[in-house]
Amino acid sequence: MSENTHKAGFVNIIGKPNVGKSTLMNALLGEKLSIISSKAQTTRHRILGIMNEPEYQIVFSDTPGMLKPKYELHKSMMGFVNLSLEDADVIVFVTDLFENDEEIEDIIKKINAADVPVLLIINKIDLNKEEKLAEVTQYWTEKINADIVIPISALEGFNLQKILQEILDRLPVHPPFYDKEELSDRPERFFASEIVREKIFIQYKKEIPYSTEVRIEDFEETENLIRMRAVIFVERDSQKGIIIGDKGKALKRVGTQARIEMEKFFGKKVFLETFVKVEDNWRKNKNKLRKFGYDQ
Ligand code: GDP
Ligand code: K
Ligand code: MG
Repeated sequence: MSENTHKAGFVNIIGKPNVGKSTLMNALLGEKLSIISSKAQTTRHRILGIMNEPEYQIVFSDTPGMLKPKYELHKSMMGFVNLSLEDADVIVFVTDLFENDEEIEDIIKKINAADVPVLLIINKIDLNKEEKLAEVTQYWTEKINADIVIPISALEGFNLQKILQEILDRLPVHPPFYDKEELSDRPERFFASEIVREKIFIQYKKEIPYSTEVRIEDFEETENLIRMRAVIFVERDSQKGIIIGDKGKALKRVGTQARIEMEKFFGKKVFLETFVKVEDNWRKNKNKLRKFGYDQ
């Protein structure tokens, strides 16, 4: 590697909820950093995923879906999205065959006003053959000033190399921003809490996932084992009962599935204890949100 040809920069992945932003970032990195579920608003934070090669360093950030804020937590989530428009070298705007621009007209204006190249990604083309793609492409190219449109399937890995190449073509020559060993800027316990949250998003219905926050306590790592305690916060007593379930079965299943996934992620044995606590209306309270790390 030569000092004066190394490329590095920030690539921010944005778009509406559920279009596949997190799936795309994980697929590009070949590493599951961002949690995924079929429910909107699974991703609440901005999550960095760093791709390191001798010739370049791409710092991806996955963001919460763009939406109209309905409560304080949403405001914080949209803060992450707005921030990600300001510091990008390349914007990867993701949509799919089914979305439209409803509710995000303002953000689209900001994207078009930002002096940053935009790759317009149309995801989930595995779900439909050709017909719809032309129509969807025309719809979005009228809305967004994009450099290029790339149809992909994040799930099947189709056209991901194309995205990578288009990013590299637009990345500035710059020394690395992060240590070239780093995969993310988040500590291990953050990923542990996200894995627990993913299992909750997958397992429970209606308001339960949205009312839940997870904190990892007493994270202790030795050569062969990681021990930790996951505290699951809900907003009301009735939700606590639902999380725990009949004879504790529901909570036990969350614990088991989270443990299995953590063992894959960390590459060692994990000993995980789970607890449930009530934190009244945490989603609407600024101080409580700050305590949970939503301080944008
Ligand atoms: P995000 O909210 O934009 O981060 O979306 P996720 O990555 O969490 O994905 C939302 C849902 O779409 C999940 O059920 C994914 O499995 C699914 N999904 C993501 N990419 C694709 C794709 O290329 N094809 C299909 N069929 N489903 C996808
Ligand atoms: K999702
Ligand atoms: Mg996501």
